[in-house]
Amino acid sequence: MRTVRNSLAGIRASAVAMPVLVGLLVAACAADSVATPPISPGTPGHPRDVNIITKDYSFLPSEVDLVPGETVLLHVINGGLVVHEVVIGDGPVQDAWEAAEAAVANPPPGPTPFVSVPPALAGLRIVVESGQRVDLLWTVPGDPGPLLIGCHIPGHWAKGMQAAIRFVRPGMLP
Ligand SMILES: [Cu+2]
Repeated sequence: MRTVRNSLAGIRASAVAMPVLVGLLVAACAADSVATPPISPGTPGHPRDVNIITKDYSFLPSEVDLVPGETVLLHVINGGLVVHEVVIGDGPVQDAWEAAEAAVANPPPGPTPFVSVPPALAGLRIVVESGQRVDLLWTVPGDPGPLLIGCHIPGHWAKGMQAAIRFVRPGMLP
């Protein structure tokens, strides 16, 4: 920052330099608006905090950056008014949970039906009540295929409760 300011002071008097000045100001503002530092991959001893907020009916952020093989401490926060979940997995995992939860939609009065899918299709699932937060330590696969985030509380996936996972290199800006 100091370098930019000093160079601005030096060229302020020159009208020709105005486009440069504006460009530098825009660049400086853009740099200031980055809220988080470049991604430094989490380790089992120092997991990286990753927040996922569920709303009615979307995820924030809509794209989650992860480094393959890193360990993250997921903080899933339900800021919505109804129960939501975070299912992390590929397409078949999302399909399996969608089918399993649809099968027990609108159950008769009584205990909440237990929902499950075959272990190979389970992925990672975190269910969070309205206003609650659930933390989970998770090691991202080292050689992952495409992964999605979805909520399969009946009707939510169809309402657009889906988010993408973007795999990034260490040091990349989130
Ligand atoms: Cu949901």
